[in-house]
Amino acid sequence: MEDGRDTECHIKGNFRIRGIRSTNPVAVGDYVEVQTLADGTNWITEIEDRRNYIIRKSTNLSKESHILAANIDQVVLLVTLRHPYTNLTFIDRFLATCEAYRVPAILAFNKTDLLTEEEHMELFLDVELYSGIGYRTFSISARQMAETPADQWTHSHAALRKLLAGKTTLLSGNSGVGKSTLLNALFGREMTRIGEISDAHDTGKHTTTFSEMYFLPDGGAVIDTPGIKGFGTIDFKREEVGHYFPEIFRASRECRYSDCTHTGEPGCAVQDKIITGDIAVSRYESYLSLLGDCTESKYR
Ligand SMILES: Nc1nc2c(ncn2[C@@H]2O[C@H](COP(=O)(O)OP(=O)(O)OP(=O)(O)O)[C@@H](O)[C@H]2O)c(=O)[nH]1
Ligand SMILES: [Mg+2]
Ligand SMILES: [Zn+2]
Repeated sequence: MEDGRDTECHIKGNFRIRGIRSTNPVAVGDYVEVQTLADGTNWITEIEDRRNYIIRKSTNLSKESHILAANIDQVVLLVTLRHPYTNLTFIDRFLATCEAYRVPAILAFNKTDLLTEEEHMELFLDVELYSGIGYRTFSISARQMAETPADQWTHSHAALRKLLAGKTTLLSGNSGVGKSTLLNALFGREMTRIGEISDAHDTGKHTTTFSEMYFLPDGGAVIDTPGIKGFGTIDFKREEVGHYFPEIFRASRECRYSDCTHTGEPGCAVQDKIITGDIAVSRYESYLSLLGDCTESKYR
């Protein structure tokens, strides 16, 4: 509520928003108008226009989409090289989706305390790769953060906390990468709604089962989302996929054909840059995987 109170609201079953077929008409971060009836129940009567939103397409055939969050300033994608391993294609598809929604994305590699020397090298290369493209990246350990007083935090830990202040951030990433742990380590009891995490499967693990917004001590909020497995992307247009890979987009200006898809056309600057190592093969493969989705949907 405007006065900062929490309130339980109902929504009519047939509530639909123009043009979006989603399983959740109201998403975390939405501004809504609420009417209180004589019996004291609250009903959502209006959802204000969203500044932006991020959609996840469900992986089943219903093709329904789920709005992860609305009205956000930035997304922090939390990933891990170990326990669990986040694959690069997942990262790239996620980043491309953020590009499509024009929401700045930040990458944070968590659980660095678990990494072997070899894995530290891999981390170094990944950080080089993504910061080279232009993404802000952080190497962190939520565990170390929790075990150290804030004034002794590493530069990365302090910088991440600073980055979140005053903004609305969507925190996303595979299940188990440490999103909830990180939020606790960063803000602990200073957050206003910590701890409302339901335990769906009763496995003793505190897995987040629904998105929830936490208000930060110095302004701003972080939306903790349930871990996502696959990341069904929005329906990209084939010719637009390249726009959402910043380094591919930059290179494509030098391609001979303006409608080059970088899949074997002559005079393709993207393919040249793959050969010289200026564009990573992993990124190109992710690009192809998104392009493949487009071709597929045409024949479905
Ligand atoms: N070693 C180590 N373990 C961590 C770190 N961060 C989180 N963990 C552990 O990883 C496990 C999963 O952490 P959660 O915070 O529940 O992960 P989550 O991303 O919120 O998971 P979901 O809610 O299922 O999406 C817990 O056992 C944490 O203690 C870290 O930096 N280092
Ligand atoms: Mg969680
Ligand atoms: Zn090309």
